[in-house]
Amino acid sequence: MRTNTGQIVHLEDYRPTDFVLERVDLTFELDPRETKVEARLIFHRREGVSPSAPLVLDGDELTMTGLLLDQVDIPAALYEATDEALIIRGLPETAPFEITITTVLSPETNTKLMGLYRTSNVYCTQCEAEGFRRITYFPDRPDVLAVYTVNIIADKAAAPLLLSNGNYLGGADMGDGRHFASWFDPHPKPSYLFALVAGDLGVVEDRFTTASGREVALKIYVEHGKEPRAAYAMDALKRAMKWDEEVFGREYDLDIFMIVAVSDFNMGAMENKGLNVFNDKYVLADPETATDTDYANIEAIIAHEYFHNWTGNRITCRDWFQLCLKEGLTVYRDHEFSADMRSRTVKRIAEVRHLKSEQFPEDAGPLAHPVRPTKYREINNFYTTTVYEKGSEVTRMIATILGRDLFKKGMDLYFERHDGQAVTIEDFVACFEAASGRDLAQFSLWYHQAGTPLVTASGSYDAGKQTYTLSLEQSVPPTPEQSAKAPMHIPLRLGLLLEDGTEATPTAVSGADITGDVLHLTERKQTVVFSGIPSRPVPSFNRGFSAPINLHFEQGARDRALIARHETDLFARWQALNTMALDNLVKAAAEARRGQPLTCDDALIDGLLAAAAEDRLEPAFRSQVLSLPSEADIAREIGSNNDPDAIQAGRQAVLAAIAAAGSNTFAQLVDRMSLSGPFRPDAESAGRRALRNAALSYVVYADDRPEKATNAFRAANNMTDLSHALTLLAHRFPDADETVDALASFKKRFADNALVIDKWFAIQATIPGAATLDRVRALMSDPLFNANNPNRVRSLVGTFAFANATGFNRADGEGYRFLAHQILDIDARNPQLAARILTSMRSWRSLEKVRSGHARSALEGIAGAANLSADVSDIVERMLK
Ligand code: 0A1
Ligand code: ZN
Repeated sequence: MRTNTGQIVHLEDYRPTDFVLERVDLTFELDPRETKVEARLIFHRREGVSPSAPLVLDGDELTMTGLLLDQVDIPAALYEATDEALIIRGLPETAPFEITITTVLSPETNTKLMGLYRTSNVYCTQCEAEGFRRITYFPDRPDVLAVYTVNIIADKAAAPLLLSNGNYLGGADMGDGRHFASWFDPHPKPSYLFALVAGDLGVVEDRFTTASGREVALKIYVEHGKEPRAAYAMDALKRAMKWDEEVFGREYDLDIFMIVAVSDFNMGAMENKGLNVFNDKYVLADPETATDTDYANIEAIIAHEYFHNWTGNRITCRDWFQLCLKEGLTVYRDHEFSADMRSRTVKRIAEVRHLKSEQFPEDAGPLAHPVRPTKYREINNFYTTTVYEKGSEVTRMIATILGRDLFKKGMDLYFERHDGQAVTIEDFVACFEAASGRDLAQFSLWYHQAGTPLVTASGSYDAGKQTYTLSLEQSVPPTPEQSAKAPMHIPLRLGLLLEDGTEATPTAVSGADITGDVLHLTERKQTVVFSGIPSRPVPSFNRGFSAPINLHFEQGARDRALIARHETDLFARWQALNTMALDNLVKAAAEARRGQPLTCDDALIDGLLAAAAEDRLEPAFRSQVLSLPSEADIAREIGSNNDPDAIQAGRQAVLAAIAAAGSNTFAQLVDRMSLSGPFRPDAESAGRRALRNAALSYVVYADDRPEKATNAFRAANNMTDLSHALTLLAHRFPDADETVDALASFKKRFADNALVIDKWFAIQATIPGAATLDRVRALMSDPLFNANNPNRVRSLVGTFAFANATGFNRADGEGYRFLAHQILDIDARNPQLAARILTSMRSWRSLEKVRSGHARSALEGIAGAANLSADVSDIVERMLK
């Protein structure tokens, strides 16, 4: 399975390695430009493998300075070292042997941030997916598990701290200004979980006692001076450790658990065994600099990486096609954790919003792929929302189908059966089949068929017979290289509400299996008859978003309002109002496109205002009701021939109608939801801030003058309120003096805080309208812009492309040309970052034809450029196919 050349790798080609790796001994002599790595690898030939088979190791941009077999030089005739592989022949037939490889690396000039690199004078590694091969030649694949000993030697003044996986063995001064430390990780692991960190960092320390009494030292390393900002992360870590014991029965398994926060990182964080490395954005928080969203993200990602210790590390993936085995499951676990820490309903709403705005478009466009793909060209491009979020939804559906107890039994069996192994999705599903006795063969199509299923429903009530008949039809749209799809097993939670708001309890149901409120849709077409229904019911479909599907059902505003008022499932209440809003926004976009007067239904306004003012509902829920579907959501719903300007004009008109009708309600909420006393990041306080800020948005929207937003900006005493007020000012009054002043004072106040300055860039990058492109260009020359820092590039270029529908999709195509230029520039330094930002164009085909023509030219420009990375060329080619 060769992988990094841009050649296609196929699942069906999987076979185990010819040689078994028994042990790994690594010695690093760290230097910014000349780090020496000695890797001693003990192998034996797997039984049955031909005695002439060579050992083939992966490599990437390596300089090798030594190669020994059992401490003796290997003659040149017996090996071949290329850019991507080291092939060694003439190895012992049966006896174990030791290969010693010496390589020389330059961490300082490693701008890809894969392998060993430097960030703010700290040495740091990132090895998932295929970064370890940039450190030494190695069987760099997840099914090769070995025990590692790591020795680190470095200048003591520059790097007083020397960390690696596992438990600390010891260390000493070397008498020449250098020192060393040794680490031993007793748990066999794949190379992608290796980590090394060395430098001068501050630390926050704590302890955790596991259920069985193991004492674990907890350490979070951050830049000196930032220690107080790691307190919340530490608290989240301890809660996550406890929760995993209580809910999944999983205990931690080393004497120490470390987290290191770095400022240059390609992704969110990485679950290296015992030594997680984090983008500092997901560690550092205090009220002055972090928003409530930042706090929630920190809690979720700290938990996610910690949970990987069992789902990912103790049980890992056989090959990278199985990525969802660890990611889908671990996202599901972190979702459940956050739901238990916060409001379950509000958490579910946020998850579904994210799924629909990110994963649904991916699944409907040229980058669609199954949760468990069968081929890839560049594995880095498969850390997608489909693998993560849809993968989590698939796990959630298993839990829904089996019920809590059988799901738990299946998870326990998985841990028991596969601890210490590298396994597949089939192994995972087999545990739930064994635990429940259910056949999950049809269900498994969720792993294999790409595309969001569409369920079309219609209902009819027979008053004479007191029956309600539901006709359901499912289809899965064609996706790249999958034109024909088989029907899926869709667990659809459903309620039938009666006129008075109570729920009907049918005396009999025919045409589908139903357990509790879960209707099992398994055929292409199914007719389900509910008997004993006393009056015409209002169906409430997909409670809790039990299946990640699109649902079409003609439902009038009155029926939706009934659901919004009476559903016992609160998620379904939100869903009813959100669907009503989306219908209105689609209609308004069409009116704007046709130049007609823009309208907004009273039923929507009444529904939103009633929910907003309903004090029995928690504030966070009400804020979610008030937050309308985004422009991207509306575009997705329309599906094709999109005009972002019309979508925006329609949305503004709906906002204005709600703002005008609800001015009293909103003004009151702004007052009543204000908080006194010290800032607290808990869910309830965050919910009040969210509702207050949602109301404030409407208040500002209804007013032509910037005073109210300016006052909010001046009065804010935490980052949630401050950044919200700045966003209102900048988006509503981009050129007002008040906005110019506020942007300047914000920048000055936070100039030395990179994470806050990222917000400053992002707020400006999302100002609606064509003029923002020039602003973005100007911001790229701001002294605070830094093209080498992924967070900064994402905050300006990424945010503009992903989150500014009217600015990026300018009718003249300048936005796309700008992005194409940026992608080529970024690609030369950091292909992974470039490829990811380029996916912002994944829905280009659904634009109207002038824009899609410009988008195509820009993409073709990228595709035709010289020296493209495998990462970018993989994405651009799939997008153009
Ligand atoms: N396994 C990590 C995600 C991750 C993947 C690749 C990386 O390379 C730059 C980094 C992190 C997670 O799920 O959190
Ligand atoms: Zn993960």
